[in-house]
Amino acid sequence: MDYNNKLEKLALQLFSVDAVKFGDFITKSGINTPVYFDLRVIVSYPDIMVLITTLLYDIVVKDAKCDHLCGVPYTALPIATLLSIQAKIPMLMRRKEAKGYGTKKMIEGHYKPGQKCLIIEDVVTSGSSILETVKDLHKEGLIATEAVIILDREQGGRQNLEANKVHMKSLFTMTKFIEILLGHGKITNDTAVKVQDYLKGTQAPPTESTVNRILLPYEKRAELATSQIAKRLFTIMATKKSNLCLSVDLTSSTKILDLLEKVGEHVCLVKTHIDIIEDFTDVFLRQLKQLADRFNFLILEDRKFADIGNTVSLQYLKGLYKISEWADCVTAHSLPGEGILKALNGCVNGVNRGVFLLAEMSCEGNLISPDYTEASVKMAEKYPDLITGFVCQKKETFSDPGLIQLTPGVQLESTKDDMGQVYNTPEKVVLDNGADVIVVGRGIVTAKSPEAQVVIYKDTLWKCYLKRVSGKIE
Ligand code: 5BU
Repeated sequence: MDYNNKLEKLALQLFSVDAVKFGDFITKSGINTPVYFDLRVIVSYPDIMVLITTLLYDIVVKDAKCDHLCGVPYTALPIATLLSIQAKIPMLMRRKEAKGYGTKKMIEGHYKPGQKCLIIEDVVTSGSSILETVKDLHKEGLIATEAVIILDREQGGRQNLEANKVHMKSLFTMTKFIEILLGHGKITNDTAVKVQDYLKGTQAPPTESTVNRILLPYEKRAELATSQIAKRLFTIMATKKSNLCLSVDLTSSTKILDLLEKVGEHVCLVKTHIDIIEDFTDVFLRQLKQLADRFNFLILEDRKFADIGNTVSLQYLKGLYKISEWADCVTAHSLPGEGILKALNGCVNGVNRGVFLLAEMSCEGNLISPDYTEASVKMAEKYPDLITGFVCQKKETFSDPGLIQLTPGVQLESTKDDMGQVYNTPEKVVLDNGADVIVVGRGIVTAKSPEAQVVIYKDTLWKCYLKRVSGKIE
């Protein structure tokens, strides 16, 4: 029997055992509905269980690249069990409520942080049940980006899941299900129209994002990144075991190159202010690029663009510095609005480029308000290929795990300079404030031995990151 025949057979069987009913019903949330699914009854029908398992196995599970399966409690639990046995993929079990004694664990089974888990569910309306399971898996450091379900009611669940980076595959959409029943004369045309009208008029509201970027390891976040520069940077961080960005705020090109010779192997990103260099030449840029290739770091020009799109485009592509030709990414203010993001194209001459958008600043008395920060994050949403992350100070600023929090204003002790810069410690910025890439300038550059100091910063920051992803701080 081919796939479509099996699907038809399943739809008809579900109808015959009253797993789907048509009439006037009231849902859990008190809304009237002309169609009602109750797949809990299928445990009484082994043939239906086998058919569902076969179909889910064929369309997703057999090719799934995952370490575990996890059913959303309760209806999907027996289905997940059967799939786990058929596919020989270990299962995890999510509790609905935490135990009242012993460990407060919500996920039962053996697993390691960073492993991938495929979610199994019966029916999706808003997607919130899957997202609750995803949230508990994330708390344990597990990755859950794929779900396979029996029926999509087409009421906004798919969109809610996508917004939370969960991709869903279903055996049936409600449309397809109705089509099959109608085709076999099980329901009337009137009923089919009623159901379609109801679906159109009753869409679930969008749900909050549940992915906890703070607990995910960098290599997993590389997989979730849309911006190619963010992907590369996360990968470099994981490979070099460094989340340190060195801000080379020196005015002599030879001093910058000498410094990078000594410290390049320890950093993931080098941040420049190209316009402070007094002996700037094109040769310097070539040498800088060679060092970036040799030591595997990216270059961020901290230009903080802030003009109208047309001017920014000229400042980016032209002039003495031709920033777009050598900087993998740049910083930009959101103040002028979207025009600035249109000017900073994510691909210049076939090469990927990125932008860190300023959502907050480290200096005291800056005029950025919470509303401005929120609007900056919102503005970035429309430019997923371009936006590498945000320059910001707080973990609540954004939630997308594919984006990078770049945090400046860091030294080993919390102090201030005499022009308003405020320094926080590595522990504070990584563990409390959610920094992913940490910018250190004078803390290293003006040290007696930058080559010794860079190692201290790198090791301290990396230890904080490891502690953070171990989940022991929340
Ligand atoms: P410092 O020497 O670690 O204070 O250097 C910090 C660098 O980060 C410096 O180049 C600043 O221009 C940059 N910076 C910052 O300090 N604070 C901010 O909010 C932003 C950038 Br945005």
